[in-house]
Amino acid sequence: MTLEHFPGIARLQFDPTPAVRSIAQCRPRFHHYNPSEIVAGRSMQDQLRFAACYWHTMRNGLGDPFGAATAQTPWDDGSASIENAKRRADAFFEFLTKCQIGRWCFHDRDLAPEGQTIAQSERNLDQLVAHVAQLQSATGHRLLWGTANLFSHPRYLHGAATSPSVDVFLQATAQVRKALEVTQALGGEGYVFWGGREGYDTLLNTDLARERAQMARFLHIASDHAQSIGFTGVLLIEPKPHEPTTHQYDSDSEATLNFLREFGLFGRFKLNIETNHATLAGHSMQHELAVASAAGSLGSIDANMGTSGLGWDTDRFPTDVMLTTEIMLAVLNMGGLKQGGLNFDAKRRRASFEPVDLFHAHAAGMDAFALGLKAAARIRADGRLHEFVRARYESWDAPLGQSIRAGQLTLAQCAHEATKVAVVAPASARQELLESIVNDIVFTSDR
Ligand code: XUL
Ligand code: CO
Repeated sequence: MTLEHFPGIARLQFDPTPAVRSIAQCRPRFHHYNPSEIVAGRSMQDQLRFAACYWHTMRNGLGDPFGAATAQTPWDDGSASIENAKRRADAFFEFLTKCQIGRWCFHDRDLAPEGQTIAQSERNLDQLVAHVAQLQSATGHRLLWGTANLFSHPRYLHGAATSPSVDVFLQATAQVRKALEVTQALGGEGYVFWGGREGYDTLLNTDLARERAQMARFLHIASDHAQSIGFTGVLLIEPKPHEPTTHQYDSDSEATLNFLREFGLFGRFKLNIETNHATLAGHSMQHELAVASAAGSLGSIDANMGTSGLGWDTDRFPTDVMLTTEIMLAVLNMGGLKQGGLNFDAKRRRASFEPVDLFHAHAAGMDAFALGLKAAARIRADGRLHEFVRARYESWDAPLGQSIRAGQLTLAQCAHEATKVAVVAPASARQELLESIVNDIVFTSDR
């Protein structure tokens, strides 16, 4: 890593002084993210466990269905050579260091070019893995998770594990076996399964029952393999309802947890929840996190956000502080991210094409999460929400409520108890008051 791929950009520092008035003079820095500052008992960097993703940061030229790539990437000659792939990795690790992002995530094919054969693809990947292993030890950055790209190559046009062709299923197993092994070699804390084409475009040509069973078989043998090689990272499934498919089988947290239970996979996988996927599913991020967390299955987070009213996975950087507050509240409530992290699965807008925009974009997301973390910690310290929810269910903690919860009363016995209740007096849920309390805490700093 001798060359400076981002000349003129200094390591970002925490600098809370007010921004200079001229946007042209703004240098990337953190206004709120102060890595060593203790919030809720831990340093911000340990609470937030930021990761940057290789696919958007290094491999997304910012093209869209209507126009060509715009991103300026002077380190990339556009070739599929190993040299170019290594130079890209150098640029990425320089970016991580300058942006103070401790972790990263990748797909096998982001990192190294696919070859003509499985063996050639594996040799290419091995060369890049050796290179990034050196970069990891030189910089101290760690791999949050790895994954296999089972959706870009034309062979996966009908799906990978759910393909109607067993040959395609086999190709996918070869790719996942290798991706799991290199993730382990790089010390990955997790491994993600995102089934980009594991769904259908039309039911006219689809045997849904068969495809779901194939997907379950795939996850069984993949998790068996992870176990057999002694992989200690967490296995994650990333739900998404659609795009590119019309329907993806692991469409949201509830559907995915149900899928895992139906096929005897519950407990082997946790969920990697992505904000924009929640939006596409018609849910809030808060809902997806609450469902995963309630099942003890919230593993990690892909941090981004969508654009309301747009039916696309726009993967914007998460700059909405109410959103980051809700996310961090869910995270603090479950006792921290553990082996998971906040992976910026996010891309700049097509018109933010300069290398410096990569820094501005990540810093904006990191600052929004720093604010969200502090606000979530204040909400917990304030205690009013927690106390309100506790009091709302109080009757269930009295002896009768406890016996019902413990399964000690039949329906007839419950009905008999009902006759003893003189007046049923519902209490107000006070939603608007609670929303106002949250606003007050979030937008009034250090209260
Ligand atoms: C796609 C998506 C993926 C996964 C990894 O919407 O989120 O990038 O995070 O395959
Ligand atoms: Co994602």
